[in-house]
Amino acid sequence: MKPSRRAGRRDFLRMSGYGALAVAMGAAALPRDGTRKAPAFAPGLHAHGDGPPMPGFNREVDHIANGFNPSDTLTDFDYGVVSTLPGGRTLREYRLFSGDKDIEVAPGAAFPAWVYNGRLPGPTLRAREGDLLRVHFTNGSAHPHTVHFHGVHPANMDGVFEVVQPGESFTYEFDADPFGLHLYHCHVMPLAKHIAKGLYGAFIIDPAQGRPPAHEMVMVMHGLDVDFDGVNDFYAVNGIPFHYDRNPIPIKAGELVRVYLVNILEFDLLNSFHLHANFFHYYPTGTSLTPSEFTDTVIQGQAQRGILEFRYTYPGRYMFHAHITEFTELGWTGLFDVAA
Ligand SMILES: [Cu+2]
Repeated sequence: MKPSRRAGRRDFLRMSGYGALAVAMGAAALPRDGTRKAPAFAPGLHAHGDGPPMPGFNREVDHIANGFNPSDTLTDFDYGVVSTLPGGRTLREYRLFSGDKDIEVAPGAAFPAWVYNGRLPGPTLRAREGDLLRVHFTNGSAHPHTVHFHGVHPANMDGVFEVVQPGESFTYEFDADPFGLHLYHCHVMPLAKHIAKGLYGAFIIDPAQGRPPAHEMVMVMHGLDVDFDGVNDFYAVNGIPFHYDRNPIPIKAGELVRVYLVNILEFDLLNSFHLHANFFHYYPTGTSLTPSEFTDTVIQGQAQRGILEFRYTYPGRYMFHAHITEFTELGWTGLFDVAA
C-alpha cells in the first residue's frame, strides 16, 4: 500500500467539511432538516476514556431511509417460506432481488450501493441440512447480476454463467449441503466491483441435530470504497461503520453467545476479529461441531467464515474489532454491553 493512498483514505476521517466529503465521494449529498448544510462530518466526538478520542461519527445515519438497522441485522434470519414435499422433505423458498440504492454510510453522505433486498449486507438466509432450497432471484438493478452461493450444487446453479440481465429472473435450486456457515454474492465481472458495491450476504445451514441453544448473531465484515478508487475508505460490520460502537450489543453474563462471522472484504487481503477480555471457541466454516481453536483473535481472507462461541463472566462493556488496527479506526469496531 502506497503511503499516499493510505493518507488519502485517512482524509475521510480528518475532514470536518461535509461538502468536501461529498465531493470526494462523488456521491449525493443528503439534505437534512430542510437544508443542504448537514451537521459537519466531525470525527473524534465519541471518546473512550481519557486517551485520544476514537474516530467516529457525531450522529446516527438515517436507518429508516436506509431501510435497515445493523442492530436488527444481527438476529434477522430469513428461513424462507417453508413447505413439505411429497416424502416429507422440507422445501424452503426465498426471494432475492437486486437493486441500485443510495445508502447513508457516514452522516450526510450517500454510497451508491448495489444491494440484495434493499439492504447491506443482503438478508441472512438460513436453512437446515438436507432441505431443498429454491431461491427466486429478480434483477431490479440497471446492471447484470447473479447470486453465487457457496456450498455444494450443480454447475448450472452456481450463479456464474447464467447472467441475469436487468428486469430478468432466475430460480436457483439446490440441496442445503454441507451444514455450516456460508455466504452468497454476485459473480458478474468485474467481480471486485460487483462485490465492493454491496452484493453479498450470509448463508447458514444448520446441522440436522442443531447446535446448543445460544444468543446468536450474524456479523458480515466488509469495506466501503466510497470514491471508487479501489481502496476502502471505511470498514464495517453489517453495513454501517462504527454502528456497534455507538450502539453496543446487549448480551448477558454467563449466556452462550454464538457469532456467525463472514468476511467479504474486497481490495484488502485479510480481515480479522478480536474479542476483548475473553476467549472464544472457533469453528472454521462451521462444518464441524468440534471447535479447532480457543483464541481471542481470528484472521479471515475473503469468503472465509467461521462460528465463534463464548461467554462473558463479568458484566461491563467490552470492545470487539479488527486487529488490523487501521480498520478499527476506519469503522470496524464495536462493543458488547454485558449485563449481570
Ligand atoms: Cu453483480
